[in-house]
Amino acid sequence: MAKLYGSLSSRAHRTAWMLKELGIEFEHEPTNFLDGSTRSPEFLKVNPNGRVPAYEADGLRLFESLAINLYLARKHQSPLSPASLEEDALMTQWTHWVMTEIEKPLLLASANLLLFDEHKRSPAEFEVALNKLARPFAVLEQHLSEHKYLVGDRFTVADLNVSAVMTLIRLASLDMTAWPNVDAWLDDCLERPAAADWKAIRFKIPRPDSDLGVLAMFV
Ligand SMILES: N[C@@H](CCC(=O)N[C@@H](CS)C(=O)NCC(=O)O)C(=O)O
Repeated sequence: MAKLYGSLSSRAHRTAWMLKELGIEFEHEPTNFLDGSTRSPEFLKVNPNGRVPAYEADGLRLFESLAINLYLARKHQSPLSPASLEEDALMTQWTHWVMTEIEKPLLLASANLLLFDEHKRSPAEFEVALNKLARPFAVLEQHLSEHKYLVGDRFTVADLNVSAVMTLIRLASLDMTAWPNVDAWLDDCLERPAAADWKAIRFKIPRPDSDLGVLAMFV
């Protein structure tokens, strides 16, 4: 049976979402860095980076959440899968785009919003991150003003990968009024039943007395 390593409060929720969309049964190992299990010799054999998620099936071991999702889309035919080489290229494009244009500044912006200790927040860092996000957000806004989804007018692994990274927008309650199409599309994606795990992360975050909530996103 397929095996997914990683607490669902981590980026492993991205791959759990994909597996659930595809109806693939999997064994779940909630590996996480808080209890040291990402550094155990056994887990380092699965992912020498000591990070989650990692995925194992059919004698193949993979790391990198969004690469695992692309692999699953290609291997298990479904409406989420590429129907042609061109669709495959576009799904890869959007996946690389969210990793390189969005993830890092969004993590920075969100972390700043989620820190309850005001002394640890950096308004300057938040502004820089938001400025970096403005360009890719505008690109997505424009695309979604003409299309319901990213590729092929149906929900695909491209929407899943991009919106899974953007759960941070909801977790940090980032103001999206400047990007209404992105906002509506994000709701559409994140309300899918198979996506439900990310919502559990939200409940771990509000702890006004500490910054542990921010950590919860990464375990
Ligand atoms: N680019 C990787 C990032 C993986 C990653 O950083 N995972 C975090 C949890 S969300 C982790 O395992 N952190 C533990 C550590 O860095 O030791 C992916 O998307 O899979």
